[in-house]
Amino acid sequence: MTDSHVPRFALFSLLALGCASPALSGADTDARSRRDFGLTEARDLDASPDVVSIALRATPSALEIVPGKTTPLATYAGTLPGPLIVAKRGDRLDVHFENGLAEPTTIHFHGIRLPNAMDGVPDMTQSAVQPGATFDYSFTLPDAGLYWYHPHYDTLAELGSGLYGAILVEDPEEPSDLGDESVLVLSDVSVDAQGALLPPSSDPAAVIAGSDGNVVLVNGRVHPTLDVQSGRRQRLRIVNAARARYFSLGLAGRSFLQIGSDGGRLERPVSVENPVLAPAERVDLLLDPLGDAGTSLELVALPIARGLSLPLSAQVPLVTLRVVPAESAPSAPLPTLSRTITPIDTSGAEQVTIALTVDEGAASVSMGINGVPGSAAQPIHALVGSTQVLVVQNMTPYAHPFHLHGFFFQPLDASGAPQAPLEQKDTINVPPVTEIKLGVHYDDRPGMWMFHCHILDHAEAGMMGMLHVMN
Ligand SMILES: [Cu+2]
Repeated sequence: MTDSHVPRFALFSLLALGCASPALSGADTDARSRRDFGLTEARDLDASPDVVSIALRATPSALEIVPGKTTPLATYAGTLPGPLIVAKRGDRLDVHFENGLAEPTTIHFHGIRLPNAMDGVPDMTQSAVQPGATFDYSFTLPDAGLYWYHPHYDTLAELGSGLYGAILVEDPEEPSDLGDESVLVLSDVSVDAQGALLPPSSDPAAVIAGSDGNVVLVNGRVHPTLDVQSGRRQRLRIVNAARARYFSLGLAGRSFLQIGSDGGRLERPVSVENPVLAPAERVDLLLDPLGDAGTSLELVALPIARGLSLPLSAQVPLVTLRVVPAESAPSAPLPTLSRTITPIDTSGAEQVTIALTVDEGAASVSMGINGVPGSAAQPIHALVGSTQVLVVQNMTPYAHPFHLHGFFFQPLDASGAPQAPLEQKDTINVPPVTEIKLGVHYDDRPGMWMFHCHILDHAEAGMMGMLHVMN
């Protein structure tokens, strides 16, 4: 496709040049003031302002997770998480991908409304990228927001070995001083005391509980410290890249102002004390200035239960927010934030029931959609240009994060109207034995799209299905 004619040596020489440019520092004071906070920003190899072109290689990596020990991982570009891809709404993103692993893989760009052929689902939208092979992904970025990328091949194991990264699509028309901005990629990893990676368990109870890693990571690090300037508002843009872990955020009883979720900003901000991120969800949070220099606050993951019969998770410290003396002017008062989101019109829309089901045995567990595991699923059908109401019924006593590829949906209330404030979601938690309704409009991107539980153990156990959008 586009740019595939660029010789590889040209990419490498550009990469080398890119290394000479200054990195973002912790004290940068430009209008956006985004700190790297442990993330490496992907180098844009294309000089044109509306194209972001990156070279990305999946590679075996050995990193220190347990102090003094080495953990064999697989990563994008050798970093955990993979490079932060930064672009702006409307840009074209080219990802020249090379598989340096010993096993096939693909890249799925979670949440981005891209053409079906770029969705990264093996044997459905593309052939898996074999060891040593390459694949060029190329698509435009129609929506601002925080997205992420990960394999869609042997996903539980490959993502669990370290293959995930964030994509920040900036909104050029956004007010400039919303806050000093940090992207937080929350994840976890399962390792033993020697640092060896522990494989996922197929024991039924473990599959149901999901693979919660025993080491929680923020931007690949354990309990890092983020310096925040006194008098400055903070903006935390957070993605949950864990396989199964839910994060219920707490900050010493303070409230966050949530201004965005999966598909960019909300219609209007809402105050929330404990935002919850199910796997693959994103939030965009503002924090008022935290206090005087010399003080600090702990951002923690609060105990949360994922099912009626599952125990509470333990509280985990995530980030120490350490207040340091101001180097920049105090934040100006927050402007009134609003975004025009057209409420989805579901009058006359076809209702499609998607029941999330489980078949528990003593020795094995099978999950499915409407009682059918993903391996035997028949697709749901929809027409380009049509609107459906997906009635997602959780028939199990465990929560499931429901993810639809390729399209945003709007959660509906009991009357069928979109919930206020309006938002664009691609992943939503479905509590135990609960039914939710989602309105989704199929714009002009035909093809076979997946939907599945984003607890990856559950997806692997069969909780996935297909949606065929046809002309
Ligand atoms: Cu699930």
